Amino acid sequence: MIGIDEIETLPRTGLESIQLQRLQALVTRVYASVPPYRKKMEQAGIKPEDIRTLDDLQHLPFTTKEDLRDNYPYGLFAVPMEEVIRLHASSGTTGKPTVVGYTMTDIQLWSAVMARCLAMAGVHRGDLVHNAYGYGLFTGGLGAHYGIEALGATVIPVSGGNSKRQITIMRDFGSTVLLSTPSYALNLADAMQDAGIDPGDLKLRVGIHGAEPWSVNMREEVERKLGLRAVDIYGLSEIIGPGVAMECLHSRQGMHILEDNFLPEIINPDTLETQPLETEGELVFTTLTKEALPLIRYRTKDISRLTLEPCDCGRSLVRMAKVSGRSDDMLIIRGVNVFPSQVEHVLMGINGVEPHYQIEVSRDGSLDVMAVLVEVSERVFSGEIKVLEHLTRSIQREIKDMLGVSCQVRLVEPRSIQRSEGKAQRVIDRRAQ
Ligand code: DLL
Repeated sequence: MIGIDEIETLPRTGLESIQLQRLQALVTRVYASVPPYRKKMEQAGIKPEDIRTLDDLQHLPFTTKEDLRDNYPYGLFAVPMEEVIRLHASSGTTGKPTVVGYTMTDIQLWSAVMARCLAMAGVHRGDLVHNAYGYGLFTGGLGAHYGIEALGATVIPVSGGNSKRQITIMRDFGSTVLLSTPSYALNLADAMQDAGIDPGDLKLRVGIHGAEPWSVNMREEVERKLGLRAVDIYGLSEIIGPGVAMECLHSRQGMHILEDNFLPEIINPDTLETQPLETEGELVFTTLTKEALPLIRYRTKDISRLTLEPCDCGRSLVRMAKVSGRSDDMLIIRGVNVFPSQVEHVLMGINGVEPHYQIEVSRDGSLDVMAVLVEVSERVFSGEIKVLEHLTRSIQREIKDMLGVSCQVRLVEPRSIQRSEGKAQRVIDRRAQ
């Protein structure tokens, strides 16, 4: 059984010296073997030997999704293709997918970091882990799968979809741990209700949910409806997939970043300057140990904050706050910046509202119009019109107070907003159409 890995409790100086050695080796390797990186570094006037301290990281150029697109599909790979034993891809919303590759050592590393993440959530040998992340090009399914096996727990490779069957499997096989996106977890909760199954009929103990932003209130919903303790897991294909950072069961206040492999920074996305701890900004990662696709200062677009506040679990790893949104998710409505997570926060605080919503943005002449579609509970929906009208007005008012922008609110029937098997689509922006 994997407990706390020794490296996770090292004093900071010990960890930082490992990080520096790995960073120096990475920069040397990338400079020698990835022409686009060498070019970028030459343009920035920096050589591998200039990296003498961890602070020198700041002199290195950033990598963006556009760099991966410009070098599509394999241009940033640092090893010959014969050494690549697996490819995954993330689709993104526009253009070509981003292709990521792994050597055998990378797959072992990925399994090891994912196993460490599972251990943080108290998963152990003997657990039956129901893996409902999608298997395929998405990194969620297979990434988690190999980590579960490396930990020595039993993996049930269900993938996403067919919720009814998933519930039967959970009940009959005695699943103790559920892995899925938070929105799919809610979908499974609906299916359970339909099948007349109570959380008490299942053996679920822990839910490990990530791949999309979810609020603390949504966590409470998932826990209540599925009868488990839910923790957050973070990762992205470019950096490895799931397994970059994970909440432990102790504090559930932010996710421990596996910093011995993924070196984090927070930058101001406008000035690109590195920000001190506790400041919100864009998360940037450097992969310290990956072979096939090492990335230097990869801009994730995810908004978070880093802290070194001690955690009760004893890990000395830096923690990242729950992702509050992506900088490219931000909607600008009549000049006001709006993150879908802010809307979710308001909705989840209101009684009678279900955790299923969608934001539709359109244009009326030159004016942006934001409509929020909100599912209400069966009880509210079949109740009096007066109650529905009151609810509509209070949601409108709370959104206006919180975001400073007025919106239309449309209460919709229970189960009428399309459910996802993976990441939920929260925003439909029709302005460009
Ligand atoms: O979503 C990897 C993953 C799979 C993570 C399963 C966790 C569980 P991508 O498809 O490349 O990879 O999407 C990465 O998803 O940049 C974030 O915007 C978002 N994301 C991932 N985890 C979280 C999380 C996988 N815990 C993108 N909270 C990232 C909020 C998350 N957003």
